[in-house]
Amino acid sequence: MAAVKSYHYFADNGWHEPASRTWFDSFNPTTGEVWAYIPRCNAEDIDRAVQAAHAAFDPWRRLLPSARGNVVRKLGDALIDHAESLGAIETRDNGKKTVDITPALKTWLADSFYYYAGLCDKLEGSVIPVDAPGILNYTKHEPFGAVACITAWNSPLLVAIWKIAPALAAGNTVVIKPSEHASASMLALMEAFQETDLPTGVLNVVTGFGEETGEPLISHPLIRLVSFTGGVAGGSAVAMAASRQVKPVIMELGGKSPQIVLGDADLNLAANGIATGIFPPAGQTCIAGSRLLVQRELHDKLVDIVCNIVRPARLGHPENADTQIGPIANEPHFRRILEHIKEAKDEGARLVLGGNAVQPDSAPNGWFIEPTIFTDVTPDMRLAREEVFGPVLAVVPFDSEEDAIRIANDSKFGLAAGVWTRDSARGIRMAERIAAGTVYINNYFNATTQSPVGGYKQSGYGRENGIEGMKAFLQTKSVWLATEPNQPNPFA
Ligand code: TXE
Repeated sequence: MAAVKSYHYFADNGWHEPASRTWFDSFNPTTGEVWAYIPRCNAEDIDRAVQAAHAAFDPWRRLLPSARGNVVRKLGDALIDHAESLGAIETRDNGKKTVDITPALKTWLADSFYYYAGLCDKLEGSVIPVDAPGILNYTKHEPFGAVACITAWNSPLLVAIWKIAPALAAGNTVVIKPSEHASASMLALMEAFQETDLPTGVLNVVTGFGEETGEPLISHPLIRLVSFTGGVAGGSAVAMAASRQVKPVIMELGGKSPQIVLGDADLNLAANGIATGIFPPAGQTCIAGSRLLVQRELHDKLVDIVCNIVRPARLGHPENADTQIGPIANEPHFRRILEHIKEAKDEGARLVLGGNAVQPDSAPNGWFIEPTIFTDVTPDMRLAREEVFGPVLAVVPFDSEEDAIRIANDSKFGLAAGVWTRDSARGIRMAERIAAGTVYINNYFNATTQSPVGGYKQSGYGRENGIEGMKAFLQTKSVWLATEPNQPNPFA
């Protein structure tokens, strides 16, 4: 076994031991072994990081917009230069397949920095024709200050980059706290960024647990905004902590996204989309299409096709190029998914595929779960209502378009949905009525930097990606300038 790597946290352009002098274990989900020690940061470390971000704010926001853009652009270059080593860490720490993560870092995640770098000098305010004589009124977009980003474990770098690229481009400085289950890649990203022109204090990383590290970060009086990705329970605790000082919050939470297959759908296409929408990342993605709603007369045929597509999927070591599904990212989550499967059986759902933990030859000690499909799921079962965040698909039949909309919207979540139909107008009609932040028609899982993502209902609020993703990190100032004497004596 290789030596266990011990990390320091990053603040004020330096690496520090945690004030607590304690570290916690980070596990490799493919081997079940501890491979890294992560600093357990407390309020003292957080204060160091936040003070650094606060001190860095004024010079950073005052950089000429194109100069700030140049710094942000170089973060994209650094990401590309270090994609192999960063990808290797995400594989080791989180079980991401190397064949997916390394190219993703080089392309669309680097693009995130390039896209927002390009926007630095393009978000214009406006001149408003106000009903006030002798006044020039204009608006401008301004950054908030030092902002906190708190992220989840499922796609550590992706979730982080979706926040830090727009936050920095908008002129904010950042303290980020990655998930306690997957902190190493964010620390390694800072090592890569140290080779760029990023000024001292503009980006800082503290590590640790939610209540111990996350809450004091949110509650630090110099933090002006919080951007969060994670579960509903964590999100709601974060929103409550932020509300005590009236801090704005951006929330990216979970989902129970429906894939609706209408009677006129191309079944093979739909089956590919359904399999793609959940199984390759073992369901560990917020937009996983985990509810398959299918027109009743197509039910058996479609379930057969999906099972036939998914059955041969190769589970295995995420470093191997021929692996199609990697491990579950951490042991507590692995156990939670198995609980969900047991509970679905107890509730009376019918298991038609998978359902077991497995030990692939290439990774016999890892946390793997077979792609799992349940039919005979009724909309009231927990399996149809709660997010599993694992490779478990619940199939629910429906009888009419109306019925499909009703079941799709009967959820506390509203993150994404898929509609499969040969009739585009019908697809658009459905999209109008589905309560979700993203609707895919005859495709699923596409996401690029240009288009906003985010939730309805308990899937969250605020948007990431696109121009909206940067506006979320900006506040509007309205300036009133008198162009002629305009202030009479009120008591004359
Ligand atoms: O999320 P948590 P986890 C969902 C999915 C998963 C569940 C739990 O259902 O099973 O969330 O995942 C920090 N104050 N998603 O455990 O617990 C915590 O330390 C401050 C959906 O990752 O919400 C971590 O950094 N911080 C999601 C972050 O919040 C707190 C992706 C997320 O932790 C805190 C991943 C507190 N009180 C999981 N409590 C998506 N939408 O993509 C927790 N944290």
